[in-house]
Order: sequence, then C-alpha cells, then structure tokens
Amino acid sequence: MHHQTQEPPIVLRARQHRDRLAFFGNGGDHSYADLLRRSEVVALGLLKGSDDLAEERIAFLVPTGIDYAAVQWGIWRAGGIAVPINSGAAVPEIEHVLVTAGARRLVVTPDLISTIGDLSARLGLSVVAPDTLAGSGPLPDIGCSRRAMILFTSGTTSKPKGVVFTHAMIEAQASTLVKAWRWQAEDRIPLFLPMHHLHGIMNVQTCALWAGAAIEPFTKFDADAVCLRVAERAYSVFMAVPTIYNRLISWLEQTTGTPAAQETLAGFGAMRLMVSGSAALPASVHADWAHRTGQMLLERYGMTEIGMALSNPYEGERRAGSVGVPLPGVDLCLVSESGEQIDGEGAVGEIWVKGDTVFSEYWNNSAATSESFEGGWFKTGDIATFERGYYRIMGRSSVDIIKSGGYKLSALEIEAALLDHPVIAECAVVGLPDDEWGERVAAAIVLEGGRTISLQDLQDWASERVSAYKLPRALLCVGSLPRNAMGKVTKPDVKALFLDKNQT
Ligand code: MLC
Ligand code: AMP
Repeated sequence: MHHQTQEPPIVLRARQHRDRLAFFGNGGDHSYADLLRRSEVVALGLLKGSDDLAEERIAFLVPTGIDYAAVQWGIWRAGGIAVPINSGAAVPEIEHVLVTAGARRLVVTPDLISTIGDLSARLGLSVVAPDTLAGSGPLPDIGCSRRAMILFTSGTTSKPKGVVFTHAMIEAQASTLVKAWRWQAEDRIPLFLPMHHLHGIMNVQTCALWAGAAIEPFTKFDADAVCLRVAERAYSVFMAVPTIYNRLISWLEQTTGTPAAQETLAGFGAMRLMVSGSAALPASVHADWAHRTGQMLLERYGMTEIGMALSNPYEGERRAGSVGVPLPGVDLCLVSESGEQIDGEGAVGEIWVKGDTVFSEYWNNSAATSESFEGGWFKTGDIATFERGYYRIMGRSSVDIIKSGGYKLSALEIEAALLDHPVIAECAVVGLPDDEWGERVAAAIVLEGGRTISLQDLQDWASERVSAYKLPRALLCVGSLPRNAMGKVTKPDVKALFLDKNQT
C-alpha cells in the first residue's frame, strides 16, 4: 500500500498554494512550489540517508527570505528542531544558544559565516552551507506533538532560556491569527523584523505562508526602502514594533510636502491592516498615526512563551493604549499579589495564560519550566488592568526586564557581561524611559581603584560580548550602588540617579 507521509501542517497548507508567490522583491520571485522543492532538498541533505532527524537541534543562520524559510521548513520536514541564530549576536551569545540547545550542526550561508567567529573549531560544530545540501529518498512522518523550534528569550535569569515550540503550537498560533486578522492569500507584507524572535517568525512569516500570502523580505528595517515600496502600494498588511512606527513618523516629518511623502501616506492609508506589538505603543503615537494616515493601528499583546494572547478587534473599536481582549482559544486571567484571581472593572493583576498556543517547556530546564507555571497557568510577569471591556498593560512585575526597540533584555544578563570587565567592581543595569526606544539601557558602575571609563569605551568593549541592542546607552560611575538594609541593590534608586542627573 502506498504510504502517505504525514507532513508538518504548514507544508500541507503550502500544497494548496503551489502556484502563488511566497516571496517577492529584490531577492526575486519565488512560488510556494519553489519553497516546497527547496525545503525538500534541505531536508534530504540534512538526513544524509538516515530516516529521521528525531528532534536533532539544527541551528541556522540564514538571511531573511526564501533561503531562511527553505532551511526552517527543511529542518521540520526532516524531523529536526530549528534553532534560529541572531545574525547580530556576539560570539558568546551564539555559543550559549548552541551549547544550551545541544546543536551539533549549523546551517549557515557564506556571507554570515564570520558571525560565528571561532565557534566551529572550538565547539566541534559541523558547518553546512544550504546550497551544498542534496539527497534523495523518503521523508519521515511528522506528528503534531513533535518539537519543531526553539527560540531563545531573555528573562529574569542571567542567560536566555530556550522556549520549545511544537508543530501543534505553531499550528494553533498561525490558525488563530490568520482567522482573527483575516489573512488572505492576496495579502502582501514586508518582513524586516529580526528572524530569531516570535514577531518576525510567527506573526509575519508563518502567518503569511499559512495563508498563501506573499512576503517581501528585507535584511533589516530601513525607512527609506520600506516607504518607497509603501508608496508603490506593494503591501496590504504591515506589522512592526512601536520604535519602527516612531521612525516612520520621523521619516514622514522629514519629507513633509514632497510628492514621495504624499504617495507614502496614501500607501499606508490604503492598507488593509497595520499592527503594532512587542512593546507598549504610546497612545500619542496611535493618535499621530491615525491623524496622518487614517489608519487605526491594531495593537496586540504577546510573548514568546504564549504567542499572541490579547488583541484589539479587527472590526470594532481599536482603543489607543489598550491591547484588547483574549484571542479565541486563549484562557486569560488577572491574579493579585496574594495569588487570587480577580476580575471585573478596574481589576489589576499579573496576566496568567492557558491554551493551545502556550509552550510547555524551556529546553532542558525543568526548574525554570515548573517555576513559571502554576496550576496549569503560565505566569507572564506582565501587569494589566481591565477597563471598559479591554485589557491595558501597566508594566512588569520584574524591574530586571527591559524592553528596548521591541527586544526583551535581561538586566541580569547585561550586568553579568559587564562584570567581566577588568575594572568594573559592581554594576546595576536599568531601563530608562525613552520616546524612541520605549526604554533605553543604562548602567551604573563602581570602578576599581579610582579608574574611569567612558561610555564609548564601555560600548566598544561590551560589543564583543553582547548584541548591539543590549549595549548601555547611558553610564554613571558611582562610588557605591544604592542598597537596601539586606544589601540588595535597589533598582528604583538606581533609575532615580539617572533621572535626577538629567533634570539638573
Ligand atoms: C539599536 N540601537 C539602539 C537599540 N538598538 N539604541 C538603543 N536601544 C536599542 N534597543 C542603536 C544602534 O546601535 C545604532 O547606534 C542606532 O541605534 C541605529 O541603529 P540601527 O541599526 O538603525 O537600528 P536598527 O538596527 O534599525 O534597530 C531598530 C529596530 C530594531 C527598531 C528596527 O531594534 C528592531 O528590529 N526591533 C524589533 C525587535 C523585535 O522584533 N522584537 C520582537 C520580540 S518577540 P549607532 O550609535 O551605531 O548609530 C516579542 C513578542 C511579541 O516581543 O509580542 O511580539
Ligand atoms: P518577548 O519575551 O521578547 O516575547 O517579549 C514579550 C513581552 O513584550 C511581554 O511579556 C510584554 O512585556 C511585552 N509586550 C508585548 N506586546 C506588548 C504590548 N502591546 N504592550 C506592552 N507590552 C508588550
């Protein structure tokens, strides 16, 4: 009897759109048939004659576009777990990801090989260029409960943790959003977000490809390039973080009155849907955008561990400063400090979430996994209130988590890196409010024996150790750090040191 291979859900979906475009733009036009073919080649090449990768972790460092998607799907189709690597990461950060995930193979394009420094020799890593992959034979059956992907996310521990996604979770997240936001095969979207985090990977790429829509890939966000294509009416859907909306507003201000600005405004106005998320969208930016373009941004709230949980409605009031209501299938409640579930108008508490989109484990870290759940609920650490039918995010329960440019950063991770500096004796990292970035990383340090260091020198030194977006943007050298009676650094007082200084 002929055996029909059980394929990852997104691959099955793609078979319905074989002749449609999956990717377009400067990197060329590529159909779904092309993506299916290329991902099969990657899968067979990775299998090298074995029947199944059996959840081997395959790291990959490949530019956004058809190549990235083909490698990601290829790993899935061969039965592996895809571990995307941040192309802007520092070598020690990549090492942490590879070692924690236990990845022995890295798929990397020649243009990005220098990103990994000496790691292949040091870790005995097998490095493979995607276009050298080839093979033949059948592909394994991929059940939905299999693990598919690990995304690393910073948090209240000093090193990022690996959030494990199964195919079932990916299916739940994509199908929920495709329905809620009415994705259609005719949609076209630009993709300029980093491809090692949820927003770019799931909300943009996976949802678009789930729906049979087309993606224009960019290696990074560039306002000039994106606005030019918006003016040409290249897109129907747009998804970005608040810092990008700030940049677009600056671009529109700088070009006011030019024909290019007029066309760009009209292009934004004509889109079907524009979404903001990953960090709080100031109500002033929401209003400014609506005033300029006529578009009411749809703000939603999510997290790597839970996918998207709250969303303003596609139809109905999109309220500035609010994140709307739970998406279908998401169970959500607010919990007070004393651990009681609270609801009703004006309730304030930590967001706890349950549902098919929620992850079930941090990779190889059962202690962190069990700490983050209670009674089956995932505890997000985000504080929200419920007002007139909508949720509003008020902040976070931990001062050690910073959101800058939509990236979640761990103050503890940055402190640990800075403490490796030979003259830094103590340090405390905080997030300062910032109009462009949401928050900005600031470091208060105590130096050994009367030494000094400039911000620039500190950044130059630290850039070998952490990604650019984690670098301190403000520095204070102090004689001692503010501490409480227990000897613990009091972060609100550290923040006050910077804010007081700015006022004088
Ligand atoms: C970069 N710079 C920063 C910075 N990032 N400064 C302060 N804070 C930061 N976070 C500096 C650079 O070093 C550079 O400095 C200058 O800003 C301009 O750099 P750039 O290269 O133009 O910045 P760019 O790389 O374009 O970054 C801006 C950005 C990017 C907004 C496009 O940060 C971005 O793509 N953010 C999205 C992150 C994201 O996808 N998060 C989702 C996580 S998932 P100099 O001195 O060299 O000029 C998630 C779940 C959910 O949150 O709900 O979605
Ligand atoms: P990450 O861990 O990178 O997935 O980031 C998830 C975090 O981003 C959440 O825990 C929130 O703190 C924050 N976040 C995401 N969307 C929003 C939003 N719309 N408003 C405020 N914070 C948000």
